[in-house]
Amino acid sequence: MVDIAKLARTLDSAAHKARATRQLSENTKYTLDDAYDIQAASIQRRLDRGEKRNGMKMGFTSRAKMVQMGLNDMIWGRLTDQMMVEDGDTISIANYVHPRVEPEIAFLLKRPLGYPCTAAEALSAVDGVAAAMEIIDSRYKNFKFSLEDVVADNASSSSFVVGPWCRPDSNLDNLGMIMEFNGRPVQIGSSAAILGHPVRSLVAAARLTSEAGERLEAGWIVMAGGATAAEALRPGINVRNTVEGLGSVAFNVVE
Ligand code: OOG
Ligand code: MG
Repeated sequence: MVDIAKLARTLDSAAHKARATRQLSENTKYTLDDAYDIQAASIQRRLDRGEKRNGMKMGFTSRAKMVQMGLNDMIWGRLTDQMMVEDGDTISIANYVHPRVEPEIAFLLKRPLGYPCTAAEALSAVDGVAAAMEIIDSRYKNFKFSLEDVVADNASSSSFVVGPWCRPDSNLDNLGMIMEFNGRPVQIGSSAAILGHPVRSLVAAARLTSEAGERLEAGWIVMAGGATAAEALRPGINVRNTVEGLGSVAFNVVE
């Protein structure tokens, strides 16, 4: 029997203390279903401390991300209000283990979105779309993990930052995306890298939450997944993601 609660405690505490831990799979044999149970239990510990669930993140929705991490299956994780960084704010690297950033697109839902749904139905539940970035921070040493490990670790999610919301009917097709460190481009990509079109990631999010017995709720944010490989953060940088037609989003990193 896999001790879900104990493994959830290990990962929650590693995240809370920003201290790396060994991959769970080194000592425990567990399934992908177990991994999602561990994730749910570890996020429940955050909710028990007063955090509020406010969305969901998709992972490995682009080739670039799958290639970088050597995994080929789409994954998802849970977002809370505590993970949200305001556009333009400053984060301290001391609160993370070994953070990386990736350029994304975010959706804001105005009503619940169940599954099955078509792309058009999914878009009709959207209140706004925005340029966004995710700060991922694997709780595992050396940012190394199996599929089960990363799922249990809430898909490496740590923080996310969303730019100004744009109209829900904004074009999302093949938009150029540029992520810059101190004004210097470090990753360049396209919204088409996200499953061909980011709305496919929203539909997948609806499907995966529904398979987990949950539902995407009104007011939630859905992060569509990194369009490019992630870049390691370091103190002293201003990080900006600009998405063609959607504007930009930024944050600063200090010691
Ligand atoms: C897993 C999280 C993947 C994305 O956008 O593809 C992810 C990782 O790379 O550590 O967030
Ligand atoms: Mg991501």
